[in-house]
Amino acid sequence: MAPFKYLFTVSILIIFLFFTCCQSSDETKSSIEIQIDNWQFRQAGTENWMPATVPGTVHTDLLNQGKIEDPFYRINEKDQQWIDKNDWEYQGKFQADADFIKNNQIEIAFDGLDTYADVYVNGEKVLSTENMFVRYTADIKPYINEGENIINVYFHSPINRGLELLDAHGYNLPATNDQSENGELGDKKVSVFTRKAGYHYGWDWGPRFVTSGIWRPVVVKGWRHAKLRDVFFKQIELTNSSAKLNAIAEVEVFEATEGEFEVYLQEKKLTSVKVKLKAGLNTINADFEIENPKLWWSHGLGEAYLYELEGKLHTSTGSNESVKSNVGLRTLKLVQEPDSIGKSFHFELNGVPVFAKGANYIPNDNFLPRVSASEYEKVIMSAKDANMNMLRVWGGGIYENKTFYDLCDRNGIMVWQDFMLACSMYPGDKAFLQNVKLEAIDNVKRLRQHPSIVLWCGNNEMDWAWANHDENQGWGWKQQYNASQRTEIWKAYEDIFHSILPEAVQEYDPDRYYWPSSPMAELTGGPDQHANDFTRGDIHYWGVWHGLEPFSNFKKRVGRFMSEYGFQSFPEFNTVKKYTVPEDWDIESEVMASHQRSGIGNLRIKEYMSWDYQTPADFEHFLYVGQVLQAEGMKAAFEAHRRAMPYCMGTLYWQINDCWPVASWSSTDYHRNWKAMHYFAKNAFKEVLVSMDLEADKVDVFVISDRLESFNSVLKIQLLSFDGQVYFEEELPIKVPANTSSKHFSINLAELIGDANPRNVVLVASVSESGSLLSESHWYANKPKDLELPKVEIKRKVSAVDGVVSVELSTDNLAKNVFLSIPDETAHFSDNYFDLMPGQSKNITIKTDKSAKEIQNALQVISLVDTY
Ligand code: BMA
Repeated sequence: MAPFKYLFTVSILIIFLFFTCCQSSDETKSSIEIQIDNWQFRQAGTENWMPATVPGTVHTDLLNQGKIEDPFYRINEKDQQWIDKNDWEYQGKFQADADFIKNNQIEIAFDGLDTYADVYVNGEKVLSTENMFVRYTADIKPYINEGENIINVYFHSPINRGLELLDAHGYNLPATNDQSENGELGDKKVSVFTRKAGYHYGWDWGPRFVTSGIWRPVVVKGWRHAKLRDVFFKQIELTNSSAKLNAIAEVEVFEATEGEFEVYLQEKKLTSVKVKLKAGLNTINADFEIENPKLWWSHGLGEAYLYELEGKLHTSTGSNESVKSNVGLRTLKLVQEPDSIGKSFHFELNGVPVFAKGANYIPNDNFLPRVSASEYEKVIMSAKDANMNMLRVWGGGIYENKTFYDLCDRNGIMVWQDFMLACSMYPGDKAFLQNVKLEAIDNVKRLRQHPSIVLWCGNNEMDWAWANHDENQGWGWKQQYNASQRTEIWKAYEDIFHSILPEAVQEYDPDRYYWPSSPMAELTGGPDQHANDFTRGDIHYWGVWHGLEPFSNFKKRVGRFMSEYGFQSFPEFNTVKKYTVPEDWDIESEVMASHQRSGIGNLRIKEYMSWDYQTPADFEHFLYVGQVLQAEGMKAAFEAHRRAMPYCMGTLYWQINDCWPVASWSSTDYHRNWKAMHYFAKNAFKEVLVSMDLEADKVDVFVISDRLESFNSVLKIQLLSFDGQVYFEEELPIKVPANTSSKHFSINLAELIGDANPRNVVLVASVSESGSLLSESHWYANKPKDLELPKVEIKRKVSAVDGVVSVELSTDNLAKNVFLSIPDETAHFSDNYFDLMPGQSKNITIKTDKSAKEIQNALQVISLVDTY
């Protein structure tokens, strides 16, 4: 090392030491945090400690130590069911210097413990936990020493605890997705007794890994006199000229003192209040105003503007504390007004009715702590890039990390937030209810500052499945119980969803709407409460898929807000190769079947495929056709829902992501690759969409616009043969009305097709504004399997400009669902699975680490005609 570099390093070190020593000295007396490190773990009852990662899980620590194989590879899941039936111990250490232990208050703060944990500090038990979703803090001042301190966390098996609780309860509760048999528990469904992510016990797209671990960060905190526990910047009133807010600060002080609380917008002080603080917990209120506020808008409607606000506290005892938050200013209503059809159900943001376009969201991994910030970013940016403005955080997963909501705040993605209860009925004993209450309060307080959250929803599908008020509705759950059990189960439901959760929202986040269950018609206490009526409330429509109804039923079964519907596909071949070996390449093989958790999954895919497509020649082509099938089916839904605007004001498909590599309803796979459906969603969710529909004997052409103003454009309609002959052409100047759907053209099908061969024509509709194309759509008069698709030669020219690789594709004849891929490589294409029109050329950019030359050699381009 050069001498001056050495000097520089030493001086940095001195400055650093000076800074840290001042931080903890008597002069500033603010709170400080110490990290716990040297984590190790072992199976309880064994001797040897092994290095551990915190935050982490037992499973991933075993994997890192080479004690188990990759849980997601082939059928390794089956051999790893012993892990959740054992207890595990973690141990970490931290150093406390003489100054630190002088703090009046020293505590250990866990952001998340999964789940039944006893925490010891230097051998003394300080905490026992039973809820993965709750933040826990314990006073450890009496037990810590100067020098080394040892933290032990003992995790009781969630399965053994679950079995004890089930025993005490006396009978099983409905828990449709709990894969107790895969967990070697027979029919014992223990998931509902533990406040832990439901999908850990298996789901119809997820494996069973019932994890344990310190799954979110943990720190040791010390403070002398005062601690700012929470600051909530609550919006009181919002007009064009002013935003009135109230900062609500929770301050804990060790001894009575005086102080000053201030609110800053970056460097600018907005308010300050003098406060007298008593020993213990205090609440401070400070009103302030932001003039000419910039509003927070959802993606597509405007900027998702955030104000960086800071609450600062100074006390006469010398404490300086501060909390920063990004605050979005917006008004939000869930409008449910009676109308001629039933009752509306839509979100109104800043006075504007917003059509919600998006998807349901599940956790990104079975092993949550390994989901990095960049993985979160990939998922949220995939939503934004597909023109979405809403995600539903579904109730069988987790209340997400701050990173998730920060990304949604910044990118204008509204969040429909479920409480974490799904597809089951839960116990109603006092301890359970109290636990749920703590969880609700903790999470509402943790998340309420995020402008992206637009709704708190009690649960997923429980009101619908139990259907208490109508004997003939529901999933047959209630009929499995005797009268007193039924009363007991429904009472637990009402306690949680009609009292505890709405009361928590009312108390801590009163401006946000609470909706008891998704789906639900209306809270009436009668048979019309449950979601079977498409004219009110939100709808989960599973007639397509579960009910084997054709895709064309998507347009017949449209509700006011479609919060779930979907269709499965397998992940792309590159992803499949990562969890299989060649002998597994058959969807019925043991390995592929274990990465397909829906009992009817393969049957449904094959059945629907046989209706519309020729049988693919091999496994690889089957995967591709399966993705096209899913994409085309879902396109029918996306467009039907948008065409039905403003009757229907939301479409959230099931589901945007996966938690492991699997066949599922997802539009992006575990490795965040876009499936065909995600590209189709991007097209269908454009701000302006042209959509064609055959009704009776007419083809109708609709234009749907989310713009808040009407605009002039040109609608062009062409009927082409697959080799590019033009049979029909019309160009119409149209005025597209604001924020609605409207029909602009209609033509009798027989008249349109005339003498042309209906198996050899495509109808192309496009909308352009001042010469630039806004949306284009293709419509065929026959199912893909009945089309006379020509064998095509797709020409390609790969080039790179300023490091951006792109390929130009062209063809003389129509190429249907052109699919670009690079075997064994991760690459993202700006478009894929599209129909390339005869004579058209299309430029696709490729996100890749490879050079243009390498791409030229490796790029694989096929279309539907190549699959049979
Ligand atoms: C809905 C969801 C999930 C499930 C999906 C597919 O009911 O709420 O529970 O994974 O359908 O069956």
